[in-house]
Amino acid sequence: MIVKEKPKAFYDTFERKGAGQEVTHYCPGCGHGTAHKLIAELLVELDIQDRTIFLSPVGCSVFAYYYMDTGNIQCAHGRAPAVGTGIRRTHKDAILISYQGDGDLAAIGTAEIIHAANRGENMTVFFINNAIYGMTGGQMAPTTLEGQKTLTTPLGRSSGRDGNPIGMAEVMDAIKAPVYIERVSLSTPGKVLKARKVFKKALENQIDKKGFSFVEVLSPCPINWKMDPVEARSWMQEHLEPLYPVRNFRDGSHLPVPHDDFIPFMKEDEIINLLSSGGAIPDVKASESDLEQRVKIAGFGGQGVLSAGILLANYAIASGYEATWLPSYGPEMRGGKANAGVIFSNRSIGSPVVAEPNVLIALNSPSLTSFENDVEPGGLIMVNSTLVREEVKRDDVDVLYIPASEMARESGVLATANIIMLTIYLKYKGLADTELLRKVLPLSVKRKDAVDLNLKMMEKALAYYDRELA
Ligand SMILES: Cc1ncc(C[n+]2csc(CCOP(=O)(O)OP(=O)(O)O)c2C)c(N)n1
Ligand code: SF4
Repeated sequence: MIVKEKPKAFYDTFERKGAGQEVTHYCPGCGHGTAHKLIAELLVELDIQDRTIFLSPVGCSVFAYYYMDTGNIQCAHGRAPAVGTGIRRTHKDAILISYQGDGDLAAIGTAEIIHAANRGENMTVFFINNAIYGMTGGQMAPTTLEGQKTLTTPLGRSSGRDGNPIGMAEVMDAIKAPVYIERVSLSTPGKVLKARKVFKKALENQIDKKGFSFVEVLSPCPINWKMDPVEARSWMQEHLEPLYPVRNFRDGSHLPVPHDDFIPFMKEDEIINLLSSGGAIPDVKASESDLEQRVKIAGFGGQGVLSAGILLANYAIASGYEATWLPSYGPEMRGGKANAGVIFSNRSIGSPVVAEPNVLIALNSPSLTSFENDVEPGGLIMVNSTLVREEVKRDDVDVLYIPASEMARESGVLATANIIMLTIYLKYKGLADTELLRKVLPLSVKRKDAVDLNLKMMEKALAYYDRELA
């Protein structure tokens, strides 16, 4: 007995304007609805609905989030594989579905799909190739056929003028890492059933952590092809399928899992080794109370802005916090503007962007001017008073003026002003575990003589704090 029902992975009603909350917004005969249904059925059959994150692209299928009762993220045009890559770094068991049209994947998102494939990201990509930009009214896509009339090629695509149609499954096949590549078509009921099997395998590969699976789906867009749904299916068989043969390109699903996990980042590993070899894994103060430090360290290139950020992030990790480090610098090797945003917290960090710091360490004058107003009320501004002549105008923040460059100059290396500011900041906030700082410092400062010098400056900063600020 064949039971016809809406797959449970679909919402009961679909949010949209006006009536028709139980039907999709797709045009009659559109392939997106068919592809959605196959995927939704498989999410239930494979019991993965609860851990699926659907990456909606830009294009007609953007509204997948109105239909799929899964996790949903709407990605910038073409960026779904990059978003999936980011999610994979923190959600090892999520099932990631990157569902993209030909404009999205083969035009604006070419770089993202190539590199995600090249890394063998454990995700499943459904590439809906309808040979046209559907949502925007039928412009030429990279997959548009030679001679095919579109809004932007009214006399037909000409390879001499517009380039040749791209076979994305063939492009994927030139890359070593993907485990599974197949092209299917939705032109006939038989081919839809075959597509279902392929979809299933592409999802099973991900469940088994086999890596990157790519399914190209030839799909009708009757309205922009200026055909009725029946004509559109005939056209697919007569024109689309001969150019884009429906076949398997690669099936490595029987091969062993290439890599089950991520190799930890070097620094983190080094820190853990260092701390455990000394038998000194620190008490994690982190869990005692909520803490989130959003630190902006800013100055000019050569002041050690970025390395101060790395040191702080490493120190935070070694203290048991979650930490991120996000550098920003100009094109100049030396002398341009530079800043590093470091966030550390005992909670998960959603984004590494430090837009509203609660600590600003301004090593030069332009940094104070640029970021003073961004600091959260009640936050802390630390000013390198040797180089910054201005006073902080805000009266709703704590301010520390430290002659850091002057202190550094006495040691003979101006660039050590960064460690002075950092040490005083940690001390001021009650976050300085000097023993731990001494251990972590060599990981962030590679040259032996620089390590000794920085350690000396750290001691000098601690003495300054006790003398002037305690
Ligand atoms: C950055 C950006 N550039 C361009 C657009 C306009 N735009 C919206 S959908 C689309 C093309 C979608 O075509 P396709 O990926 O083939 O999906 P379909 O609609 O055919 O399913 C474009 C260019 C946009 N929304 N954002
Ligand atoms: S424009 Fe084309 S791709 Fe978009 S919903 Fe209509 S038929 Fe489908």
